[in-house]
Amino acid sequence: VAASPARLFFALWLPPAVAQKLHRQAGGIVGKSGGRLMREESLHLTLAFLGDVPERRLPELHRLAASLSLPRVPVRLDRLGFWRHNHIVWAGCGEAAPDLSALAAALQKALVAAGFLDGERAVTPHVTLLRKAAHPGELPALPAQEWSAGELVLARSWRTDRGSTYEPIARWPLH
Ligand code: 2AM
Repeated sequence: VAASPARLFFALWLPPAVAQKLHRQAGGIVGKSGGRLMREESLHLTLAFLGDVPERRLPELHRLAASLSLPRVPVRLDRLGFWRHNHIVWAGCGEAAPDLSALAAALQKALVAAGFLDGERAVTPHVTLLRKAAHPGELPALPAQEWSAGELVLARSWRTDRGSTYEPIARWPLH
């Protein structure tokens, strides 16, 4: 429906080889934790969550993203974790990731200035692997996954009977 809002977020998508490794790791955990395994091709790291955006503002959002000149960013995922408050199993960074935080902050600042976000929110960089998981017990070590993220992705979240699915709808290069 043309007038309906879209649930949107900006993220870094995982390179296919990294997504495959993490998806396999998650597959080894789900037997203990239960929960819902995220699809391999949907694995991402969120930088800014917009929530519902009216369709009529999409062209403006695309222009804004295209006008930003944001730097490529090194990403290193080297640990698995579980959060009790939202029942997710995730892959994240053992060390602070200043470049990643700076990228999220720069993006959020521009989104706030344009009225797409109410305020900036600190990002705890992570990739959700399992939702609605129970405590998995001790998690295996994650061999470090490193890459240089070269693309900013705008994605849409669709609610379905089997949870949300995520669809990249636009991409812009990081420089
Ligand atoms: P999560 O994986 O930690 O749940 C699509 O829903 C993406 O946006 C997911 O990566 C999700 O993070 C994130 N997200 C959903 N709601 C959010 C919120 N209120 N604040 C920040 N990120 C959110």
